[in-house]
Amino acid sequence: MAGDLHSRFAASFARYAERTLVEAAGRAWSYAEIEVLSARLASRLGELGVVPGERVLVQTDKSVETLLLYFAVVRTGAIYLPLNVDYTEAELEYFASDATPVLAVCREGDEPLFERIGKGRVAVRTLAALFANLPEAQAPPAPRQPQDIAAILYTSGTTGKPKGAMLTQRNLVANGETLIELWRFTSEDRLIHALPIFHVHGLFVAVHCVLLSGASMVFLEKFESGAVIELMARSTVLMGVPTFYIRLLADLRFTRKAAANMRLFVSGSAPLSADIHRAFEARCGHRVLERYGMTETGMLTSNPYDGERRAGYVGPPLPDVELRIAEFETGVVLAQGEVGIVEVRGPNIFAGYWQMPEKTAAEFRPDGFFITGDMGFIDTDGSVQLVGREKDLIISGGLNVYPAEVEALLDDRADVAEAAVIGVPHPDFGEAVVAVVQPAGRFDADMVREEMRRDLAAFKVPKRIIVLDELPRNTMGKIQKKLLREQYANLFEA
Ligand code: MLC
Ligand code: AMP
Repeated sequence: MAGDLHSRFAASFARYAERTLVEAAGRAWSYAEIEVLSARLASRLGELGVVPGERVLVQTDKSVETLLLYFAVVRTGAIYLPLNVDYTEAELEYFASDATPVLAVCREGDEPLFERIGKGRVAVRTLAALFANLPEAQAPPAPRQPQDIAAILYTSGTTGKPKGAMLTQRNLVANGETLIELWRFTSEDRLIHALPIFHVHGLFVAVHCVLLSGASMVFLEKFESGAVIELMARSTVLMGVPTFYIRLLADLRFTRKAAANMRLFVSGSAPLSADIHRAFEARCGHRVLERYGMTETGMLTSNPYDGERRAGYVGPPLPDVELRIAEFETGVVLAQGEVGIVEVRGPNIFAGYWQMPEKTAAEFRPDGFFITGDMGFIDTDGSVQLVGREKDLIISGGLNVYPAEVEALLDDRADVAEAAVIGVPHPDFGEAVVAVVQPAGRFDADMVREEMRRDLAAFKVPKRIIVLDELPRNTMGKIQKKLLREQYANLFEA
């Protein structure tokens, strides 16, 4: 089988031509229709200078048109660069200047913003403008090699600016093919697609599993438990973050009967608590299949389809992934059962960070293993348990927030002497962002949150700001975050 994404997509477009690929807002699109529309859209992209290797930056709402744009970009051989719709101008400016796209596709009304941050060097279009009078001609697919970059997805870091993870054609094909086999996807499947399509989870894991297996999916603009439960009667698979499962359990309409037609519930992007895992099975009779992945790596481990899906475990590594546990500082590989940093190697591991060779080198061992920053151990049965993170990262509702970024914004303010940003348990989001602030003079927490909203995506803005006269420090003067986490552990008690 060819090693590039478009060839794999094309094989499915041909084989499942008359079948439905996607349904949204009461309309269905067949594989053949999607192929033709994306090929015509690729012609339009060609008119705008989109050629192999160039970046196309995309900040649009979830829709079939956005999906078509992804397929069209893949067809042109250009690099797809999707962005969270929640990002603010300050955040977008960085992505645009770092990635230097030839084209930015944005929402209606955002054209002036993108013109501004593109500094006149970027073509700016809305989806409506791209699709207006679509050329009849279907652009020929650009030949691509397995090592060519197909997408760049930005991830933040403990220090410094966000890094663009470069995912190759081979990365995406390999992971997709592994997953359809492991999770037994067939053309009889129908996936409830309620995730955003600007992350690895909703875009690559969900869409590729469907497309490579000839299955179909229903696009929901966002997760809403009622709509998801209603769709279960004529669907077979749901993929979600733990918050989806927490919200389903909170909805009394979610019953064994409601889930009777479903064959698989997959959870990932954040830890699914063992309690939720058990409560879910008790409610509907299905054991959630938890898997573990990262933007840089795609999926790494998965609980088995057959066999025990262990609560609190993310399962053994995927068949083509090598996974080991090492000592963080030295890289010395640890014995089975010992807790250390998770390191991985395989065809799904990214090609590095866009224009950051030093940062890339720092995150790989000399023998090619990528250092994930997650802490865990391997159990006697080969299953991995994650026990924490070496990186100072909060995962809220499946979205990553790096405290350093939020702290920097607070520390810059005249009314803040110093701030510590921590993650605390939250009944809905798993973890919630909380800021503990030592003010400098008059301080109005509500106003500060409102002002932060201008520079930060909503999910990064602290759900609560706690004011202390003095932040707890150790003898070296370093803020004791661990102490703060313990102190505020019950802040959002359900
Ligand atoms: C929204 N808000 C969040 C939030 N999502 N706050 C914290 N954490 C989140 N995840 C904000 C909203 O903007 C709003 O702010 C307020 O919180 C209440 O929002 P809501 O209506 O409850 O949120 P909702 O729109 O229902 O979204 C919640 C969610 C969504 C969990 C459904 O965040 C989601 O779909 N998350 C999935 C993210 C994902 O796909 N992750 C995969 C990354 S890939 P305000 O200010 O307006 O009140 C990856 C690799 C891997 O990690 O392994 O998969
Ligand atoms: P991202 O940068 O958004 O790709 O987030 C990747 C991080 O999400 C990983 O490094 C893990 O810390 C976390 N993650 C993903 N899946 C799981 C899971 N099943 N359990 C615990 N953490 C997870």
